[in-house]
Amino acid sequence: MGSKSEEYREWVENVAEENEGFQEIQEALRDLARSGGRVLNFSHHDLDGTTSAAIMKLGLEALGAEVHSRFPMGFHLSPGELLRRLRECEPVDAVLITDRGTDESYDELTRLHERIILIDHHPSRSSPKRCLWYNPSISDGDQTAAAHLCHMLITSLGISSPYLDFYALLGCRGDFAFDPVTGERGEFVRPFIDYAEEALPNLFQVVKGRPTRYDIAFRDRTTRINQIAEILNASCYAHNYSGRSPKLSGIYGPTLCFQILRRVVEEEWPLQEMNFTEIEEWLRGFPEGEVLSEIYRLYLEDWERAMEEMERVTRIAVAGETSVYFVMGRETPLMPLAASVKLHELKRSEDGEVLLVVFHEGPSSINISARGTGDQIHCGFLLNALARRIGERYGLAREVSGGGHLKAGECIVPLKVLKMEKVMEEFTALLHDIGLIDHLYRKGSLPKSGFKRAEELGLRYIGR
Ligand SMILES: [Mn+2]
Repeated sequence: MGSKSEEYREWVENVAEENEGFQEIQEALRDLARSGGRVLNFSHHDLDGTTSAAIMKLGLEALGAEVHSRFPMGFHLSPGELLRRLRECEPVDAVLITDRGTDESYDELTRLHERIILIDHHPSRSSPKRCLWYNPSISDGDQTAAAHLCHMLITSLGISSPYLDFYALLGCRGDFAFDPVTGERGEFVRPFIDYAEEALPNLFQVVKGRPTRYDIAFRDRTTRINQIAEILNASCYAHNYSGRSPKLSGIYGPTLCFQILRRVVEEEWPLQEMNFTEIEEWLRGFPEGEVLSEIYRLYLEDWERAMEEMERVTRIAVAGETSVYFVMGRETPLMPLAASVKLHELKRSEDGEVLLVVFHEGPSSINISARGTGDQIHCGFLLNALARRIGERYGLAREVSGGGHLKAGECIVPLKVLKMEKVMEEFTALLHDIGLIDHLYRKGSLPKSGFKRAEELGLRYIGR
């Protein structure tokens, strides 16, 4: 391996030296490996989550530990879920939670197991006191993915493999930490991406073809890593398609995706030689190929519909230099993803930044997502404010959750607890608050309480 590999390893060492949480986890993982300990890993059910789990399993098992991977639905791991799975899996020496948040509510789980380890990259306003945790993005700094953090930890324990690199690349792609077509990569992921590009250049090669959901800047080209990430991410949601295709009945998406990730290593796929031109070619290499093709067909159908819905966006507010757009739909689950593409199209026609809010009514919940191009309004904080508002107003703090990153946030309201019109009412009230704060701020007469409220709403351009 070339110098990029050494540079990356040195960079990981430097990060480790400066971060206590990283060192503590490193030590804990080393002990587990040495004693052949059993690890129960709960990971998020998306591509970053499944690749994080694949990295931890491959890496820790190479070191001598035993890893059991689970992908329960939802974001936060609940005590009830943990208890149930602990009973299934006993004895468990450590519970590893990857890509599922880093807030103080996780301390609760230490009553069920003394060793809880969190590896995560979601911003959070509180941090656990009784868990071991590593999250360089907790106060919203760095663009990264949980799979990248897992890769760093495994690398720091002296294990390397092109499969680990492949997994981490997919996780980073899934969470928009880099763009192989434009060459853009976040500061924090750069040493890894530079190294991976040298190790697996075929995956970075720009090819003409159908743009994937990740190809936002250019709509006539893509790369193999984007193509693979798109189908594998779609496979994480395969269970949602089971009603539409008998071929997909009984499938749980994250488990399917994880199985495919594992197959690549078990069958020792020559990653450097993956030079397909159509993604279907790649799918055919798997025993699950037919299932994957079916998922891909349904996914593309949904994608086209979601893109059509995006034609109906409306501008509903301006806050600071950001234009806020809105669109609403039903039973079109890919709308938040299509919104990322639409967002950049809107941005090209606006002078300032753009934020796009999507209200989507699914079979069991209302999903409100926000995507932004700039750093003036924090999408995660905005939707956290909406969730808290609904929670306080209707006593639904446990049922309604919201949060996320600077440029992508989400709030989920189960339909059985609140109707669409009530959610809309609260959202409108929130918009009204934003309008008022913006107005007073422009006039220079925003009171102190207004600055505090602006912070809660994620209006970062105020009070800087
Ligand atoms: Mn993630």
